[in-house]
Amino acid sequence: MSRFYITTPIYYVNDKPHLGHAYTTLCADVLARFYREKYGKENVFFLTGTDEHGAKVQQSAEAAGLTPLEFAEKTSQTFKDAWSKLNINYDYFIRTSDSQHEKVVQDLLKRIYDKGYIYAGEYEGLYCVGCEKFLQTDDLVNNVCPLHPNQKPVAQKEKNYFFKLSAFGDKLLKALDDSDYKIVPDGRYKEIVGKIRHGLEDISISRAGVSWGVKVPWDESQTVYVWVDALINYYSATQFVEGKKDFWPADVHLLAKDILWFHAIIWEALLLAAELPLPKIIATHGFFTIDGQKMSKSLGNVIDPNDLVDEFGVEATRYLILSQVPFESDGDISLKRFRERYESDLANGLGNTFSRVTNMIEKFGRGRFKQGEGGNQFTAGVASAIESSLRNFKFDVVLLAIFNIISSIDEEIEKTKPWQMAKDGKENAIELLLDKWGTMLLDVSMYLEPFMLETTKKMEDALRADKITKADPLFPRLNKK
Ligand code: ME8
Repeated sequence: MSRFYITTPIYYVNDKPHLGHAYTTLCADVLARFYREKYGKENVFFLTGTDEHGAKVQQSAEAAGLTPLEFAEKTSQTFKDAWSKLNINYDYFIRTSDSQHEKVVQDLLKRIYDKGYIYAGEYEGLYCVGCEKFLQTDDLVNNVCPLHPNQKPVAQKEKNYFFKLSAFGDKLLKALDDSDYKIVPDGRYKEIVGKIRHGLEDISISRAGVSWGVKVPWDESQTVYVWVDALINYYSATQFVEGKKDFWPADVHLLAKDILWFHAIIWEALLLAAELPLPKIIATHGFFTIDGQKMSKSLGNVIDPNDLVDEFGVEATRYLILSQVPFESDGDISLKRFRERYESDLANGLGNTFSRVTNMIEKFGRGRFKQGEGGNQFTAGVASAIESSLRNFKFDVVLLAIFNIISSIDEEIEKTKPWQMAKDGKENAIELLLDKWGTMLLDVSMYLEPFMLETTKKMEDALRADKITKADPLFPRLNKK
């Protein structure tokens, strides 16, 4: 039986969601919808959630005058609300403060400890609270973390437990060689292989000075390092969410390149140490940037996805977010560009073409067309390309291929001028064209379904109606909204 288990990172609750988080979660939603259609709803598991422990959340809670749990609950809800507003249909929302998760973290860590891969030591070095990460000297740019240039790294010296990451270099290289797990795109794979070859050092996996987190099971004076706690969510959900035990290992962990190191090296090494199977694909996308700078909570240059939904509606927002930037690259985004793309691709492109075709079917086709006889006979060449691009996380390419179908209809309308043909009495020729365009638009609605659920439903209903009439605009012009 085919199954599909996809995860997003669990997001920090130190602030509300922005477009970067929305992008990863939407990518997962599209894939989950696509695989539900293929494998059946019960065979797909889409997990997202929030990362609630650690120094960063503890500090934000203090600043807000709340307990960490109160604070986490509040912000976690803003993620759930945003995902619901974006019509994102996850199967489970995990929170690391959930006691069921905490228990799995402790069990797994104890297992690794019992196998001799964890030892007590002393850590001395710099820590970036923004990344929740110990920094190596070569991580620093001008003495600060490049991802958090406005936060000074903190000097730390404390007793910690260490994980023998250094013992896993060869095993990780072999696992990659044997395709036990894959890192995509290829550039990221090469980067990780380079890092492993360069040599891995043991890492601290507990903190003495952070109280907000999971206690180390054999030494309650220590708290599990927030990243170890967080990574285990992917496995823990399968252990306590009903009916999901068989879903481990995950098929895809989706994330951006900022946290690839944790997902492609530390997580795999922990799993190898615990003798658990490895996730199959680590799929890494680039950053949304604003004026060339990574969009990030700590830099304060964020776009709130809720604002986009208010301006463009949910369907258009999903399209705009997913079509702007190739998955693997960084991409600068701006509201101005979103507005332009809304007008050109949605109001004019899809919306206008759909109105024109339904209008002509009403006028010249006596309200009917043959309704997709032969299935995707006009778009067959694109169908397999769309599927393969989707499996390879090329969301922008998929959308482009679908929107090319729409432009080709539009071009053909301009070329053939059915209104002129009607005057010339060429009814049969017009009907052939209308059948073709109607069928192509039904295909478009099928291909677009994981991206735009409501629009495609409207398109299907309109095209499958007993008597087709000119459709209302799918995407009203912005100044008329
Ligand atoms: O790192 N462009 O949480 P986080 C694209 N809690 N995607 C972006 C982005 C941007 N500018 N900014 C954020 C954490 N993202 C940890 C994860 S998982 C076990 C623990 C997205 O709130 C992208 O998916 O900082 C990135 O990897 C993630 O949000 C980081 O979210």
